[in-house]
Order: sequence, then structure tokens, then C-alpha cells
Amino acid sequence: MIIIDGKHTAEEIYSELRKETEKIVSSGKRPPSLVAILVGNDPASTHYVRSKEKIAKKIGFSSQTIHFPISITQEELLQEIKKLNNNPDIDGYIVQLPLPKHIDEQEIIFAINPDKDIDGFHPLNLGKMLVQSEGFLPATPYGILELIKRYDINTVGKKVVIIGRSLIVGRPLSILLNQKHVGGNATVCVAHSKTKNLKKLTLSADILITALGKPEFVTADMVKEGVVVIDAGINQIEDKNSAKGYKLVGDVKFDEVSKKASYITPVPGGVGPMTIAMLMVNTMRAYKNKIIS
Ligand code: L34
Repeated sequence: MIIIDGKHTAEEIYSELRKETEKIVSSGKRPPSLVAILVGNDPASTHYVRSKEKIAKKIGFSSQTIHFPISITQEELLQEIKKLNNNPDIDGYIVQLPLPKHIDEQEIIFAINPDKDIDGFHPLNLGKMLVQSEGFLPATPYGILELIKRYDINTVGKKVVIIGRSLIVGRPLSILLNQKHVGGNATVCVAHSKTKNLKKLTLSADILITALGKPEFVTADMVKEGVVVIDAGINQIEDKNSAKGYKLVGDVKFDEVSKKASYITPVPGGVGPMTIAMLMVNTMRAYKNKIIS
């Protein structure tokens, strides 16, 4: 069994990006820049946004978090987005999700300038993905694709089962793995909460990908021997032994499923770090697109 080390792969990508940034800066140009918008004080969102800013700085990007109170209105947030769209010094930005209930998330995402949409959530970028035209790919699916490529996992003609059909992970990933390119050409099945006989389906999977957000949902009896397991779930569960009072687990019961798997991603240290790494790759691309055009 091989553990797919997302943390290590992310570090490799950071070192590639750092070198590229150093070259840019030493040629007298400004470095790539990204902004994260954070609304409210959700601890997990705050933590992820902080990691993004810290990593961006580590690779030499300029980076900033704009923090708004949870009481911000739809109009005020749209105004802020307009400012970022028009600011030539910002190459890319993200609006950390989820947003508070009184905010219309879709309207916010539609307002993002697609050229700065480094999350790849804008419908223009999702549409480009569908027709295989160069745009921004959503970071988590892109990160999973990158892990598949860097670990040389053969997807051609393989049966992939994805559990979860979210707009951020399951649905775009199903398209990417099905398309004609390296890391694609698989036969993909997307399971969800209404799927019947899930275990029969997961037992048929050569590659099983989970993105449903249910702690340790997939158990050893649900997978076949030699399966490749990619776990995009990040769930906090109570842990009295930890100083924080919780620990992170995936959607897969790692200890038992790993015994049957040929490859498996851990949580933490699997897909999570790759999400941030691909956000940085997208930022570099946004920067280059702008400089060239
Ligand atoms: N707009 N909202 C927007 N873009 C995103 O791409 C995200 N997401 C998800 C939540 N909302 C978003 C993230 O960034 C989830 N997510 C994310 C990113 C990174 C990590 C987890 C979730 C991550 O780095 N996880 C680490 C552990 C982190 C820890 O120490 O707690 C891991 O090893 O899995």
C-alpha cells in the first residue's frame, strides 16, 4: 500500500512556484498577488484562509486577507468584489465559502471577474472546463488530478466511483476524470444521498473518491482489494486527548480501508494541502495571463 502524500506533493509545487516567482521578481516585475475575502469568524474558514495567505507569502506572492463582519450586506460585498475586479494590482482572489445565510452565494460568485477567479467557481470557468478550453479549474478537483498524475495512477478505462456531487468537488471531478487527457479516460459514476445499494457500487470501484463530508463513512467491507482511495473529506470529530478538543478525519475509515488499498490519501495531509497548492498554481496562471495579454 502506498500513501499518497499530499503535503509532500504540495511542497514540491511550492518549491516550483517559488523558483518561478524569484525569476519574475529578479527581472524587475512585481510578484503575483492574491486576495482572500473572509466573512465572519467561522474557525475553520479563518484557519484555511490564514493558511492560504501564509503559503502565498512563503512562495513570494503578495497576499492579503480582507475580513468583513458577518453583518455585511449583499450590496456591500458586491461593491468590494467590484473593487477587486477593477484593481490592476490583484491577479486573483477568492471568496471563502460558506458565506452567511443572508448572502446569495451564487450572485457573489457570478460577480467575480472570471480572469481573477482562481477558485474556478465562476460559470464561465466551469463552462470552459466542460469544453476543455483553458480556464481555471476548481482547486480541489485540480489537486486530485495532480495527485493522480504525479503518482502515475492509471485511470484509463478504470471504474471510478465518486461519492458526493457538490459543485466544488464531486461534480467537476466527475467531468475531469471522464475527459480525454492524462489522468482522465475513466468510466465515472457519481453516487449521492439518493443512490441505491451504495455498497455494491463502491465494491465495483477501481478508484474510489469520497467527498461527502461524513466522518469515516467508508469502511473496509465497502471496497475491493487493491482499490485506489482518494479522500476529499475533512471532518472535525471530538478528541479529548487533543489540546484542541477535536481531530480531523476523512470520509474513509483509514486504518481498515488502507489495509485493502493499493494507494490511499490520508486526512490530514492528503487532498487538503493540494487544494491550497492548486490555488497558488491558478494565481500564477492568472498573473501570467495578465502580463502576456
Ligand atoms: N472559496 N471556499 C473557497 N475555496 C476553497 O477552495 C474552499 N475550501 C473548502 C472550504 N471553502 C472554500 C478550502 O480551501 C475547504 N478548503 C480547504 C483547504 C485546505 C485544507 C482544508 C480545506 C487543508 O489544508 N487541510 C489540511 C489540514 C488543515 C488543518 O491543519 O486543520 C489537511 O491536511 O487536510
